[in-house]
Amino acid sequence: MGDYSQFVSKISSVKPDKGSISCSSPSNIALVKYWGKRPVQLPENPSISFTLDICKTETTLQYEKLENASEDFQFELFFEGEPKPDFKPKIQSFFQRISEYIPFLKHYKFIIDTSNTFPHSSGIASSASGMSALAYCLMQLDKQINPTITEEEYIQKTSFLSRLGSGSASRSIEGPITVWGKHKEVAESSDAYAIKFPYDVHPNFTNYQDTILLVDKGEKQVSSSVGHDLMHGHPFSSERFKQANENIIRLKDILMSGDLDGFIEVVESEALTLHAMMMTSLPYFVLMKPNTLSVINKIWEYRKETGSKICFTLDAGANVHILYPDSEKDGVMDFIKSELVVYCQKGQYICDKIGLGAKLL
Ligand code: 2P0
Repeated sequence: MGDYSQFVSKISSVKPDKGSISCSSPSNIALVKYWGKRPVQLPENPSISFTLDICKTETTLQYEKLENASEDFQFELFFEGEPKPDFKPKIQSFFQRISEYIPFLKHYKFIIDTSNTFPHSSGIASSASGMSALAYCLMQLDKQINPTITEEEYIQKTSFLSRLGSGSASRSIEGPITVWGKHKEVAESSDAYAIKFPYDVHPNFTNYQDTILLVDKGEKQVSSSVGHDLMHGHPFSSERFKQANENIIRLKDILMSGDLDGFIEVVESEALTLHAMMMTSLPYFVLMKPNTLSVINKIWEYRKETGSKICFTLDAGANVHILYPDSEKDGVMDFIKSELVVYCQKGQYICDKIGLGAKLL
């Protein structure tokens, strides 16, 4: 379980009466994937991701101090301006998990107002951006109550709390590249929170582009939490966790040296391995759609014909993230418009790129 007592806020008698905090936090796309966890929200292997820039959640947290601390958490939730009772249980269990570290939660009534910049149910992971945005707002209040917290402790604790909401959310607080999960060759890495990739990144990866093709916007048949669970007792799990650890070392070297061919190999292999784990679990399931495979084949053809360094990765869904250097932007956009848009639902895609993480609005 680990001792995380450093993240327990001291109860302070000074509490602001009421106010409001707004922040934005982005989604992120894993290059080495997190798939498999143990209690509580700890990863079976380290992961590394690009923080995104455009796809994000904007959250406003209104808080009002109660006369007396209440028995339950008191909060109302609005999504894109409408009450959203469906999301309440997830927030309730998030509050439960973090109350040990944020003891003032029951001293306030909250109104949480949240919206995403990406299309509703686009299949883009909203738990990463949503949970990290809420954690970021709560930490702003924590900072007002406990002003002695240092900037470094503040960032770490925000990622720590985000992780307790959703594992991948821990990687959205900072950017452009973050690592979550302990690895002996990544200095200061931890299972409890994500850190900024602690080495110099080669300029080849500056402003790296991610165009997300919305291949299928339907509800997933299998949630990520069920998918993570299916890694327990999975016939290939221990080899998979070992491979992810090796891929972290490979990717660390690649990011430092600028080896774009190495990048393509690790990133595409990780994406296909993630889906291979889903296809070989019991029960087995397939989240890719025929158009996902058509896009992958087109990308391979384009790379062969042009020598481009474009590659793809996948999240737990059918959408395809197309990653490429900034210098190839014009050519790749022409290719996407002429060859790939036909595979997108309603022709929709999102032009994103790597970004810097959560911020106050
Ligand atoms: C990742 N995914 O590394 C992997 C790859 C999806 C595919 O983390 O149960 O929403 O909230 O910790 O973070 C999605 O799972 O799962 C995910 P929980 P999460 O980005």
